[in-house]
Amino acid sequence: MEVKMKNSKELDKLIKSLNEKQLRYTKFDLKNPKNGEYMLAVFHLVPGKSMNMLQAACEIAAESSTGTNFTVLTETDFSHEMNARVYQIDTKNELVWIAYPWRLFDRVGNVQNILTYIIGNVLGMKEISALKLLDVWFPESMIEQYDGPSYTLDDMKKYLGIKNRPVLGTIIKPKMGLTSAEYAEVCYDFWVGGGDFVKNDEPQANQDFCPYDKMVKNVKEAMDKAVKETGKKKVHSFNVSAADFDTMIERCEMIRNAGFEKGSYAFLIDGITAGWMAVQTLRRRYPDVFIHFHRAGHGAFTRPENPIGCTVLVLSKFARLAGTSGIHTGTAGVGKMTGSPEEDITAAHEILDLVAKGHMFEQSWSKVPSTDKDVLKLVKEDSAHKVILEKDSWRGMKKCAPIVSGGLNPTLLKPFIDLMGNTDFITTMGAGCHAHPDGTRAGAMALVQSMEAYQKKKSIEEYAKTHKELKRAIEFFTKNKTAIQKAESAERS
Ligand code: CAP
Ligand code: MG
Ligand code: MG
Repeated sequence: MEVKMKNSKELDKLIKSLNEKQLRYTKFDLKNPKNGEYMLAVFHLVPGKSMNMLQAACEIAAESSTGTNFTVLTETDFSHEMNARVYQIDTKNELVWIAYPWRLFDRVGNVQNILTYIIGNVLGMKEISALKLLDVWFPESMIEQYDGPSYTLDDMKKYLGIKNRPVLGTIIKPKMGLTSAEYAEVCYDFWVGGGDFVKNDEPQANQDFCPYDKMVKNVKEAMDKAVKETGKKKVHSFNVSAADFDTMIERCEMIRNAGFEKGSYAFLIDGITAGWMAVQTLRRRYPDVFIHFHRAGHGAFTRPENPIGCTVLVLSKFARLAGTSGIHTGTAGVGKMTGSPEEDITAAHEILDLVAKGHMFEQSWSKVPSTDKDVLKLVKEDSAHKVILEKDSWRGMKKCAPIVSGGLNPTLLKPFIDLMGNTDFITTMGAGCHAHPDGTRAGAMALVQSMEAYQKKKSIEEYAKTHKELKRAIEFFTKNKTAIQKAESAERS
């Protein structure tokens, strides 16, 4: 949706209100913002008391590129070239479009650097009372500079021998407090129940009651046992977040030297609290490992009711640019966390496809200049990237997988798939598995059965007639709704 300012009289009046410095951060005559020189950003912006919307937008453009609150005598013609420019404004919807010369950014494909500009100081400025980064657009020439994902969901599904269904996962619960042996027991129960993928929870680290080296060793034993008994491959996503990079790498190396088969482990990183440098370090050091971005803390930026921050879509697009293999994108309101289809499903499709519609922009993740019509046509046709990536992987940025978690249980899998429209994701159900009245193994079986019901186009109620674990899950999760679920169903009725 690119809304042009209807009333140019109002725009003229706003432009007349600008001081000389603010004027230098506008470019309303920018003919083609998508000319390859600019990263584009759209913000929802409500000015503070002291300014009108365009004045505030220019202050934001200044502080998020080359400027500060005064013109400084050290500015040069070239530094002005690097100014971000307000190029479109929609006062009715409180939207501003800002073009960033992407040569502003650190040349080594550094995502942290971009975010320091566009959702850094500006979120704390007095000139705004609301500032939310809704969407960003990267030109193909810029995409070339960034790593993008290396080991993807396609590689994981190939390793697991999975086709046309999500990767079925869990998070070990209780979130914390199990010894390493107890932790591994729960992994084993989930895997022999038919589950594919187990992740550490986001705070799992080297707690004295569950030392990291013992946890790794015990998980390996549990995995070997489960693989032997089921004849199926399994994956464990280890949280490698740590106090410093050396310790993070030490944990990665400990896992890699514990005898795990390539593809049977992923590295989980608390991307918000551990930071983007950790995410990109993992991507660059371990291109053959699934890099799993847990987004604990993102709510401070992305909750719909927060006037200041960025959207789930923006967070997810930068995760793909940074080379994340999969990031939590939310359950579109089906689970326990806030979120909506508009937000979570848009983000999920954006990081999966080669050409995807965001909130404001259509993003092509192909690195081919948009003048190369035949390839772009191919890109549009081939959203599953088969042709492009197998032949010329440089031509497109690989997919980043939505990881869908947070309050899901076997009765909510189909409702989520119906919203998502495909099964190209990983789902991880914690309580949804371990709260099952007959325990973890039954919880895993119920999850597998709910997937089988979906594949057989049967309702879970129908399928539960011949699958007792699913039957017990339906009874339990429909009867024992959480307070939130009760409130939500009351709202709906
Ligand atoms: C889910 C979870 C995940 C959240 C993250 C938790 O547990 O392990 O961290 O899902 O939310 O700690 O709550 P349950 P999101 O399955 O028991 O809810 O995926 O939205 O980032
Ligand atoms: Mg500064
Ligand atoms: Mg968790």
